[in-house]
Amino acid sequence: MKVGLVGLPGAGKTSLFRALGGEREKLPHAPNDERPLVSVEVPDPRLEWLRDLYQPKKFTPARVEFCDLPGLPDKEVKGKAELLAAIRECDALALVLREFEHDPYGLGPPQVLADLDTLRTEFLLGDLAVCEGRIERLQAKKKKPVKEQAEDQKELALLERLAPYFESGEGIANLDLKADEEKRISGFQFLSRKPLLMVRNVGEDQVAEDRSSLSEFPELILAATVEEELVGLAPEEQQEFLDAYGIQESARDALVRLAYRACKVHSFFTTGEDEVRAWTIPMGAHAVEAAGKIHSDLARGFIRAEVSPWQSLHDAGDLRTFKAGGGSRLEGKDYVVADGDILEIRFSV
Ligand SMILES: Nc1nc2c(ncn2[C@@H]2O[C@H](COP(=O)(O)OP(=O)(O)OP(=O)(O)O)[C@@H](O)[C@H]2O)c(=O)[nH]1
Ligand SMILES: [Mg+2]
Repeated sequence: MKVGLVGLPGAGKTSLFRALGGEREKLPHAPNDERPLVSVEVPDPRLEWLRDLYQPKKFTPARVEFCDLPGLPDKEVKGKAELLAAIRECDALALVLREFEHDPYGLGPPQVLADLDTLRTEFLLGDLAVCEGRIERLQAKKKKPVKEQAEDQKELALLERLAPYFESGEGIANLDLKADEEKRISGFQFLSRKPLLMVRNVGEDQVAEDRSSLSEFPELILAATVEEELVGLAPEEQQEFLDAYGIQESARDALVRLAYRACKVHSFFTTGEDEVRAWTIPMGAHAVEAAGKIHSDLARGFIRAEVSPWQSLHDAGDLRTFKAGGGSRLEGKDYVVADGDILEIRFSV
């Protein structure tokens, strides 16, 4: 799962990126596969408990990647198309909004709602351009086999239905699409359909202040520069530092949790003496999809999933007591995996 740090120039994206542990400095218009990335562990005390239980050779928490992107300009400049393309490659967007007064870029006083509006307008304009470009190309293509024409017509009708949402400023985030329609548009990676989370970058002295929320999206209030200092400290100094600023949880942990929420995903676990591991899947995903995460063979040859809810194992305290109390249960392909399920897939290929 990849989350893009997106915002207007000077909003604090790179500071936040460094606070997440990111290091690599890259040219602003580097190719997409060379953009700075940092992979952050998903903190999960349940997984740590399983590690202590199994003492495995390998311990593998789930991870979320964050990508530092250059500031999105609100006018046409060189490299903007590439930047929008890079944003499209992300699974979710963390909109970094400048709310601190300190003004090294000469941007004037913070105007967070206007900035949010600017970003969302840029997304809509980008989506509209993609949508209209494709509509034009589909209309121009005439001489094709009948079967392909029928598919093109369906795509055209769908895009023509979407275009007004981009034009009106509403976007397509809340639009109900059927599964086949969703599939048809997935390749376009429309920005106004991406899960969003808000990162409100406030001044060092403002992190503990209450603020009313800006939008319907999950929000995090932090001071990127404070968080940057935090990662530089020894682990034993970190808690004291957080307390001094009145910060409940480091941005690193809080952002990962928020990204999970925005993307509507959760974790299941696999356990054993070799490895204790967490895996990320969409909420509502079935056992066979979870199996496919582990290995495609497990999905192909899926027979049953042995399911042990983490809570039940934890309540039992150890494996023997858990087994004595009934242990795991067997579920089929269509079982909807719950957060914290420990799975063992029975399969045959
Ligand atoms: N006081 C204060 N300054 C900050 C904070 N976050 C960032 N800054 C300052 O704002 C300036 C820009 O920060 P960056 O992190 O480089 O911003 P950016 O969003 O990566 O900027 P671009 O990549 O140019 O779009 C730097 O001088 C930072 O030190 C903050 O939380 N508080
Ligand atoms: Mg930057």
